[in-house]
Amino acid sequence: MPRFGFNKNTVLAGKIFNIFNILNLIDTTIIQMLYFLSIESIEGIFSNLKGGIFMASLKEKFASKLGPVRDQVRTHIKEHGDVKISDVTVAQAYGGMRGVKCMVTETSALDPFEGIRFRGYNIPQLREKLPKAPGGKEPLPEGIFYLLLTGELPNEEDVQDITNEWRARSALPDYLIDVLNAIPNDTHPMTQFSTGILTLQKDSIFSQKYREGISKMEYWDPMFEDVMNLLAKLPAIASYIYRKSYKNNEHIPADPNLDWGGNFAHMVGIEGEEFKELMRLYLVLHSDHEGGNVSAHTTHLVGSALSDAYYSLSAGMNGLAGPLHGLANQEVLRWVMNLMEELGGVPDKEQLTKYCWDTLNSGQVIPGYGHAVLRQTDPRYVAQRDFALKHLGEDDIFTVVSALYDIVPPILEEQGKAKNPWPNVDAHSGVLLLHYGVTEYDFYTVFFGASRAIGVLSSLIWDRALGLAIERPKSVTSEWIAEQLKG
Ligand code: CMX
Repeated sequence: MPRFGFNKNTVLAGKIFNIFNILNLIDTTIIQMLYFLSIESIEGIFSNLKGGIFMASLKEKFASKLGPVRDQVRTHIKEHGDVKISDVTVAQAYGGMRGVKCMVTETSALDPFEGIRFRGYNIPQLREKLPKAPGGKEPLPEGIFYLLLTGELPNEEDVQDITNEWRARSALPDYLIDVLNAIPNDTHPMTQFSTGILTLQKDSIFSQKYREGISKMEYWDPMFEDVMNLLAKLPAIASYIYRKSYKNNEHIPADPNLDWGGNFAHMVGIEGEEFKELMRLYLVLHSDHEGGNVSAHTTHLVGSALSDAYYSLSAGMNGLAGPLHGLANQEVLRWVMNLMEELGGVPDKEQLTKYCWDTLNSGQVIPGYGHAVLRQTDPRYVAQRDFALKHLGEDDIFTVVSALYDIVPPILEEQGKAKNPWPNVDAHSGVLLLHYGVTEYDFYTVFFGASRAIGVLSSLIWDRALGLAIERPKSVTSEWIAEQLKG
């Protein structure tokens, strides 16, 4: 029996859920059959079926979107496969493939100056248009998942359905708790998080169905089930790690009345509506950043070998744990706290300037500044700053973070190395988490990871739905490049 998560409700909910899953499977198969028979108004026919025993679901919605995109991709490859969309220079081959257009991600797109758009919507639009918790002002993460997966804005009911579904799938099995308990508490939380995700792999439905010989056309279906099961459990895994590592192994049961993000905040142990609102916003903002960043690309790459969602996400989380990527959020706070300790509180402009130069001159980066693609202040930074201005009031660390916003960009410009001197998402998240009492910086990247899972796992479902190939780019040796340069 599971012993953590929504235990009491889970057994009954699980049984009901399994019945609906079977119905959904029948449902989805019908939709696919209709599509392949070229019957146009699938949704219309489907809504008639729904009036009977069938219940509308996210899976059905996704299935109804599949056909046209599959057709488009087929046409792109078959009729325009030779059209060139990118060139690669020697500098790009050595320089982390910056700017090389060589992969497809449907869920979001990043403009260097405007920032991220999720299925065409920018961050202010998402904050306005996605459904909120009762009385809340920030968007619910369930909504961004719906949007990334289907390309459509959800209504309140769509979001509530996802909350309910994730709640029903959220219990952690005993064997996972045993593995987490066996990991030393001083192991970095990201190592624990990645291990927890990987441990669940034994229950992968995709792996099981693959072994049974499922058709390629249906890969997305068990992948969808794995993704839903995994996303449902992430807040409980993360909170378990937090309470085990920092709060004497005293755990907080899930609150069945709360949404995914609100319940995450509750299980971590920070009460109050403001922190729940922060969590919801945070989990939306960090969810997706197109396909080339390390966590997204790693998840996609590993998945391209038909590794299941557990293998793929665990690998993606290992990439997120690097200090140049997601770990930068803990590095920012550590750096800011060190400077405040060294300089005795809130420093003046001159002291801050000197501290920044000292950091650079000692060969380190200024964490939270710069970006591989962005060439402006990250709109995710702006959204978090907006939240801070609304809610934080007098806060010394926020004062320092704000002062750095004025001081760091001209310094990086003067140094002349960084292509983008502006702050990224990680420059602001720590001060917010710390303000509400999450004082353990090492945990910050786990919040990022739970959020990033929403985006990269939505993409993984699309990867399997579109039959994207195993990745195998060509590498060359420096000797080969030297030969080419000889002409
Ligand atoms: N401080 C000091 N130097 C910086 C810098 C910063 N914040 N940002 C970039 N540079 C340096 C690079 O280290 C590089 O130096 P070398 O030529 O000596 O190698 C040079 O400027 C050029 O780098 P770039 O092309 O502008 O940036 P990259 O695409 O190579 O790297 C990033 C992007 C984010 C890794 C880099 O800006 C950085 O290290 N920033 C600090 C760490 C950070 O905040 N990471 C989080 C990014 C967001 C996320 O993924 O979560």
